[in-house]
Amino acid sequence: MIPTIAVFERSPDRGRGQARDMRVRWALEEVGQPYDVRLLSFGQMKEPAHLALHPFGQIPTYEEGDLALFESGAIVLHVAERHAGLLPDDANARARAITWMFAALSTMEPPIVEREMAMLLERDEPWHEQRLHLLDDRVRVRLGQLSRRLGNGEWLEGAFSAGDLLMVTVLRRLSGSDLLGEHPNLAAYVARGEARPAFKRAFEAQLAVFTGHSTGPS
Ligand SMILES: N[C@@H](CCC(=O)N[C@@H](CS)C(=O)NCC(=O)O)C(=O)O
Repeated sequence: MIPTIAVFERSPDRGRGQARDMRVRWALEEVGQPYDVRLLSFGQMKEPAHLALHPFGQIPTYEEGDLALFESGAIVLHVAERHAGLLPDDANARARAITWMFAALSTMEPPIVEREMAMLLERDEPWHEQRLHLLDDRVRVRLGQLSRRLGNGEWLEGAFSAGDLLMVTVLRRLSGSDLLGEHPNLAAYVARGEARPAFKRAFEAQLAVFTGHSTGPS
């Protein structure tokens, strides 16, 4: 059964692959699962039909037969559990990879998104610069810790996993800042993720929606 994911009709990031459908597309590409997309305007995201799928009126959603999911992390986990390639077979290694999925979304992403929101929404406030230093430092703490853990490793726990997939998409949100560059091993880690053929296919597909060169299905 071909799943359908709901994505922005016109992503505010102009196709830079920062919207959270990117991580779902990437996961589906990694496991070789074709998918369809439903394009939504901001208005449609807040209408009852979409709210029935996503209580918060956001993207992405994932529909597969009578299963409807929201939350990009839950969707990636669902894909990873039903297909080979994104989670190790060994039970302990699998649990560690899932731990990294949570770490990406609940430890790394919040300070990064808070900084991003401050850059977007608070630029004109008199206290913006002061607050930005604070937010930068919070992100720096997490990047330093992650960098130390990754060390010279290629991926976070042995082979590439859904944990790396989510972590790379979270770290990519810093691409407009110098913060990632302070840790060459993290910058190289992100570049390794972006070099994966599945990442490239996913990136091109979401970019094509923005540039208008897509008919939808991958
Ligand atoms: N925790 C959610 C966050 C979803 C989210 O913030 N989606 C954004 C796009 S990346 C969105 O739909 N923004 C529009 C809105 O909130 O109205 C997830 O990971 O799926």
